[in-house]
Amino acid sequence: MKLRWSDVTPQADFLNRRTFLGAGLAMLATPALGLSGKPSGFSTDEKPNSFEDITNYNNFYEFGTGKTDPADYAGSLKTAGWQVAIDGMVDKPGSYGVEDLAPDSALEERVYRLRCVEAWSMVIPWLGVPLASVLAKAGVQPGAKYVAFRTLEDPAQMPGQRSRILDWPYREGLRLDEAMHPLTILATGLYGKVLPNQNGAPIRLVVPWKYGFKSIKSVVSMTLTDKQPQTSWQMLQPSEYGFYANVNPQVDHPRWSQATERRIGSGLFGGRQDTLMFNGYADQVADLYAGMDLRKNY
Ligand SMILES: Nc1nc2c(c(=O)[nH]1)N[C@H]1C(S)=C(S)[C@@H](COP(=O)(O)O)O[C@H]1N2
Ligand SMILES: [Mo]
Repeated sequence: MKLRWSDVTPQADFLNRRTFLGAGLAMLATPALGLSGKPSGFSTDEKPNSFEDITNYNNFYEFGTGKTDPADYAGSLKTAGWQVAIDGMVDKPGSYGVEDLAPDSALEERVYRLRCVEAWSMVIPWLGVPLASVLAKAGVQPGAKYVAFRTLEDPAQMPGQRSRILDWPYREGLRLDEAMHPLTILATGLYGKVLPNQNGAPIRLVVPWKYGFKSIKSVVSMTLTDKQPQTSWQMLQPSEYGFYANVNPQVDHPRWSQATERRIGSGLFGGRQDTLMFNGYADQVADLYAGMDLRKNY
């Protein structure tokens, strides 16, 4: 069996919400494996980036466009008592707490590659639950074809929203079969810790075969719909950013090549590596796009 980062990292304690509520003793008695999430067959064995890199080189425009702005400014985001609305074409629309959607006992570790459309990449050990398990709780109705996601809109907490870089709130969407795919998760942690604010606390989407901008952070609503939702980057620049945004080394961004990527942390002389079709997840997801023109549906 492969060693996971949590087997070799001493601080592999998942500081969950119950710990803060005073159940710390019970947590100490729980084996480290349980605290850090069940391993799953979906993880890469590539070396994860350091916690330092993952939490200090971010895109989270609600806190500024600089790579260190989220680490510097996302501390102002209040994540306690966070609610996620699940509505639209579901049997049980309503407001759900993070712990209801992603109970700590259900967390799985997923070590995924993340490939940003800007042509850099990382490997991140997430903790999360399949989005499919969350949607099942709300009961998806037969006519639903897409899920539309939104991030919190609150310029008081999110200083970047005082500039109109994007049409806030940040919006994303998935086709229902993409949303239900076992690789698609809602993450509430990384490296065995509660998700840092700069990474999209308290709950964010992770879709590892798509460009990073699809993995929307700090989600406040998920709406099941029969119409393809509008997404922030497509609204801003439809000729550059499409709805699908599948990682594809053969389809360049109009302003740069997508054939290669820079792995963060590989050092000044680390060089570039080839970008893989569907970010290396082709075996699992290529079927979803059978017969589709991936150049048109970028
Ligand atoms: N709400 C929101 N979600 C977002 C973004 C953002 O600016 N706002 N940036 C996206 C982009 S471009 C990337 S590459 C990833 C980065 O995730 P990370 O900072 O956790 O590595 O988050 C995505 N999710
Ligand atoms: Mo990105």
